[in-house]
Amino acid sequence: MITSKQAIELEDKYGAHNYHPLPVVLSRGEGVHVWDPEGNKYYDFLSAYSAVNQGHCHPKITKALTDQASTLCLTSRAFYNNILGEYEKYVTEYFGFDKVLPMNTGAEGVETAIKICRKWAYEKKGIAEEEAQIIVLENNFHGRTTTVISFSNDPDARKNFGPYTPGFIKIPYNDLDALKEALDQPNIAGVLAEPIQGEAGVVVPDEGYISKMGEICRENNVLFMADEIQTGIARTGSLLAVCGNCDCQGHCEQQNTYTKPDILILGKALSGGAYPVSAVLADNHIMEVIKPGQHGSTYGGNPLACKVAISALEVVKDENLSQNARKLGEIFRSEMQKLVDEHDLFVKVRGRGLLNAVIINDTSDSDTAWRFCVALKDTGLLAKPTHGNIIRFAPPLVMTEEQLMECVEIIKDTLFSFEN
Ligand code: IF1
Repeated sequence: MITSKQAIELEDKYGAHNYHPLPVVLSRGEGVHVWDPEGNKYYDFLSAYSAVNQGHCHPKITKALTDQASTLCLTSRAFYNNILGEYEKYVTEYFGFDKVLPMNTGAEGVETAIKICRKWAYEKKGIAEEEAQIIVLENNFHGRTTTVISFSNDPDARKNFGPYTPGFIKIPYNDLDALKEALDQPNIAGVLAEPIQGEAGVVVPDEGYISKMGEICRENNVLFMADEIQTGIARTGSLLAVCGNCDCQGHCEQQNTYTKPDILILGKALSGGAYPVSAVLADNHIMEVIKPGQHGSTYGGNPLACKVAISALEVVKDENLSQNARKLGEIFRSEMQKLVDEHDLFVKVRGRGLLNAVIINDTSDSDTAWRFCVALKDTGLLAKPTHGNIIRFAPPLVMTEEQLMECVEIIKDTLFSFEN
């Protein structure tokens, strides 16, 4: 096996420099742990941006992948296959929708939702063609395709990738008055929202914001599109952050305010990190606007993806990952709050379930959060700053309370020995 140093040198020489990774090389993963080529062991507190909710190389998911990989991987949709229909039934019943359109990456899922929303607006709502407007939220992150970055306000994601796709109206997040005002404009087709803004720094809106957004959309005959690519699949302590078909047996504080999205977008942990799988779910009166030949993808809904996704979703239920995320999240935030109270480097902790972030006491253009994450790495825990001075902490949802407390100790030790 090549060394960490060799791996980094190869990436630097032969790979596009489109990332600035933390200086660590991973060569093995199992559950909540990852190892580097030199055998150093780490707790993973990023979970590949919440794609590995079920833990690295989950045996059930790996078995589904390997069994299907030696049977039938890809047919394209030019022909039927014996797995897709079984998956479509499973995933639509799992989340409570009539239909699913299977895709591969999250950004493709978002693009698919935008296309369905626009087509619905022209063919069902009667908006004049090419006039549809979709409301998006400031500081959103929905992927990196040209249309999606067209409505980003992150200069790194957007600058010099124009000309940009028109048809989007940006409003402040967590502001229902701004939403109502924007809905007074003509030709509004839909609203696209993250129930919690991940990349913006785990921004949790006021209680009821998302459910009221759904109600207001319904009152105004516009489609409420929930991007649960990062917040979904039990990450925030319920099956969906909009808390649909929550499997937390009613313990969820959101349970009584669930608003079903018109279009639900899933990705990442839909496959448990074993394979790119995304999905767009909607009921018949919306999904029926898509006719044969109007949208698709070579790999979308392939048998391998379907088998992996079924197993990944089974793990979420079998191992009660929503409840575990809820329980451990409450413990994590209360432990981090103690550190906020005891040390001025930690300013605030926020999040829901096991999607949390700590705000570092420095400016967003400082490297303090980065240096703290390097110090965490040296102590055996991997996390990475999101915007500047915010560190996201998102371990796999299979973590035990004992492991979590060990990680709290690592963060505490690193904090009190950190030379700022
Ligand atoms: C990167 C973070 C970024 C997402 C939401 C759609 C997508 C994502 C809510 C697109 C993807 C990933 C992409 C990755 C880093 C990570 C990320 F928020 F998770 F931290 F960038 F903001 N909607 N998020 O979070 O899904 O096409 O990637 O499958 O691009 O750097 P994708």
